[in-house]
Amino acid sequence: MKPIPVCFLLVVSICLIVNTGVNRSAESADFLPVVSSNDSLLKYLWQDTAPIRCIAVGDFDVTSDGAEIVCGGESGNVTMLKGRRNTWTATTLLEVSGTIEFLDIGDLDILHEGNEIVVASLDDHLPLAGEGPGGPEYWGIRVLAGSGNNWNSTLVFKTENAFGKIWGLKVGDFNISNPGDEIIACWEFWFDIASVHVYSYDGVMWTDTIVYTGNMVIMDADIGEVNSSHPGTEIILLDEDGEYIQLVQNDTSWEPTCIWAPPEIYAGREVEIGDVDVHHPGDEIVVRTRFVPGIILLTETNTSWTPTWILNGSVLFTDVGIGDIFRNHAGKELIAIQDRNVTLIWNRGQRWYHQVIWRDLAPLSCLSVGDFDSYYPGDELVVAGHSRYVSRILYRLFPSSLDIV
Ligand SMILES: [Ca+2]
Ligand SMILES: [Ca+2]
Ligand SMILES: [Ca+2]
Ligand SMILES: [Ca+2]
Repeated sequence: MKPIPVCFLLVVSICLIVNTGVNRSAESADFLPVVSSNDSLLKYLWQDTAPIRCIAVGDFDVTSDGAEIVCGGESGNVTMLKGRRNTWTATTLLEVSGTIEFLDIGDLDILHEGNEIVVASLDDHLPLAGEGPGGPEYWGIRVLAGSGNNWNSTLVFKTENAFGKIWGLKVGDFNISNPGDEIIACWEFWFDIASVHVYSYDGVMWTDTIVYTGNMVIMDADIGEVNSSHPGTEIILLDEDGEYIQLVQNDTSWEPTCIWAPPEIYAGREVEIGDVDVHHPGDEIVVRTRFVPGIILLTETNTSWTPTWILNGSVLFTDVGIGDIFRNHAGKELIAIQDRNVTLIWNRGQRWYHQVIWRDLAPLSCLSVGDFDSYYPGDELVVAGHSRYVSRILYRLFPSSLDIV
C-alpha cells in the first residue's frame, strides 16, 4: 500500500450531489421508434445510432413488471428498453456529449423505491493549448433514478483537468457499513497510479472512500463469497501485472492481500464473481484475460487457490458474464463474447464445455442476463456492440447440438 500522491489530490475535484437538472417530464421524454414484429424469435430489439459499449439488465423502473434493459455507448445516450415478446419501446434517459463507457444497476438510494442506474461516461472536450492525444480525459459518474417517463440524474463524481481513466466499475454491496449498494470504480490517475474508490450514499450525501492505492493499475473489481476461510464477502481486484488481490472490509477500513501472483499470461482484464460451479462451495472467481485470449476460473479450497484455464480464444474476449440461461444444465453458466461470437460455457462434474451459440453481424462489446422478457420463462441473454443492435438471444435460438454434449 502506498500513500496517495499529493498531485492526485490537487487535480481531482469531487463534486458530490450536483444535480444536473436532467428531469424529464412526460412531455419531454424522448421516445424512439417502437420495435414490433410478428417474428416470435425476434432477435434485434432495437438499433442505436452508434456502436454500443455497455448494457445492463435489472429492475430499475417500478412502474413496469420485472427487469428492464439499459444500454449506452458512442451515441452518448443512455437508453431504456422495455417490452415483451415482439413489442419493444426505447426511451432516452440521459444524453451526454461523449461516450457512455460503463452501466450498472443496484439499490444505491434506499429512499428511492427500487433500483437505480449508475452511468460512467468519458465526456468530449476541446483540447487545451499544448494538449495532444492522450491529454486529459473528463470522466463523470452519474446516478439515474426514476420511473415511467420521469428521470433524474445526479453527478456523483467528475474529473477536471486531470489525467484519469476508469478501467472497471461495478455496483454491489462494497461497503457493509452503509445501507444498500455502493459503486466501486477502479481509477488510474496520472500514469500507473491505481486508486480504487467506493462511492456510498446514506440517503443524505455521497461519500467517496479510497479503499486501495498502488503502483500497478487495477483493471477491475467484483465482490462475492470466494474465500471459505474468511466470514462474509471478499472484494477481488485484478492488477495490470497479473496479481489477484483480495480486499476485506474491517469496520471502516479495507485490508488488501495478494491471493495469487501468477505469470503475466494469467493477468486479468475483467472479473466476475458468482456461483458457476455447483460442485465447489460458495462463489467462484471468473476472469477474462488481457494478454493471452482466455477465460480463467480461480477457486479456493482450504486456503489454497486453484486456477483453471477453461477457454482459449484466437483474439481477446471483450466481455464475460454469469447467468442461468441453459435449461439443460443445473445452476449458472458463463457467457463470453469474442469478435462476433457469443460462447456459452458450463461444467458437468470436473469438465468444462463450451459452444458458440450466436454470431452477430459485427464485433460485440457487451452482454447481460436477466428476466427482462416475461413472455419467456426464466432469464434471457442480451448482447450488443458494433452492429448497434441490441440482440435478444432466446434459449430456442441455441444450436440443437448443445443438448447432446
Ligand atoms: Ca433505491
Ligand atoms: Ca452497503
Ligand atoms: Ca460454487
Ligand atoms: Ca423471461
